[in-house]
Amino acid sequence: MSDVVLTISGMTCGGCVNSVTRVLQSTPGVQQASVTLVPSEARVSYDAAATNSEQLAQAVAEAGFTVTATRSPGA
Ligand SMILES: [Cu+2]
Repeated sequence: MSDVVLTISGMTCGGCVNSVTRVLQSTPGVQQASVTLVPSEARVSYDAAATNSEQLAQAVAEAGFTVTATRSPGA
């Protein structure tokens, strides 16, 4: 399992957090998605054989938000 932290712009409330959580958790290959408003980030555990950070960013974009950076957890 791989982990990535996505920095997200455009989230303004708990509804946005729920939207991003839902779209990430419904992305094939995602095991777990934990989204926070402060900081505006999503920590995602995923199967690297099934998806990648670019596809996760695309899913977030389709929900109306923007991934501005990706990094490894702890970095
Ligand atoms: Cu909102």
